Amino acid sequence: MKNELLILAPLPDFLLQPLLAAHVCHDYFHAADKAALLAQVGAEIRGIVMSGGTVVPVGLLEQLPKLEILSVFGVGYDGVPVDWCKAHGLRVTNTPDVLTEDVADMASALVLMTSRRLIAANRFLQAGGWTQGAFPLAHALRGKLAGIVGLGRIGKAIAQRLEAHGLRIAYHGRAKQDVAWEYVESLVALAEEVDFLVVAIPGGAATRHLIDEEVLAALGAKGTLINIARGSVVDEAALIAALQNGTIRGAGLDVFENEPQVPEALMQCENAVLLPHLGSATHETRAEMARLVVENLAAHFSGAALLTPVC
Ligand code: 8YV
Repeated sequence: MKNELLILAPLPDFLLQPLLAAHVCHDYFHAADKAALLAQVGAEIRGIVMSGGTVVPVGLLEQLPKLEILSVFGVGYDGVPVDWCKAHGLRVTNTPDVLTEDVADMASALVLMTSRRLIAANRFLQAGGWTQGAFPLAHALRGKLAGIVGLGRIGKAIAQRLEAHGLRIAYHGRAKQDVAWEYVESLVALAEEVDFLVVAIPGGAATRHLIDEEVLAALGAKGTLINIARGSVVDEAALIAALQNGTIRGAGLDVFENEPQVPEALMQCENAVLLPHLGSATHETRAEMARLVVENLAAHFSGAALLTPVC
């Protein structure tokens, strides 16, 4: 007998098709009447599939008495109440490692795009500006200092890429690690030192608005903020003010507080490069992420060990 799954996010076909082949899937995300869907199928749901950005409230989980597993199509699981899941014996899986290189590529691309003003230069050329004169000079990367906030798998991959561009690396996190890069215990002190502050820590309550007005002021007029992690880590209102006032030089952002909504005021900032959460958005990586979602569920329902368990 097939197991019943609740789908909490829009999923690509290459993930949905194998899920439909192996399970009975109920599309909660697109359901017009979510309460009616829950009333109809909630009692039989054994698994949930969601994306990295999905938030699943405890109130929803409480309506699924047979729920056993939540499989996240993403490395970030800040939308899952993990402690509650642990306390109720639920398993949680995510998709680590397979997206590390792509997300790190995106961070270094944002460093290049902001420092060399590549998006503005592209607009300049397309608007015919080149025939009228040269594009203004930009800033070099060599010798500059990048501060990585959160030196996990992705943070390390970003540091390696930025070193290849001639930057020096420092980092801040919960603890000093056995690496050659300089550890800075205070986030404000790190922001004061660096030219690029690169956010690579998980989202969630513990890191909400870690990058606030004080950190942005410390980053200062020669500093650029790069965020490929979660929008929640940055106080977006404070960031907009810092970009508008010239408190910081610029920002390169792949993530936002209320995706896919991006504040108009942020879109108007000439000194910001904004991307629609593309970190892991390649055919190759998303295929690997989909495989992990499918195989984790298959492993769970066949009693085998999970491939990438969170808990
Ligand atoms: C994806 C992500 O955008 O891995 C994550 O945590 O945020 C991204 O890779 C998302 O999960 C894909 O749906």
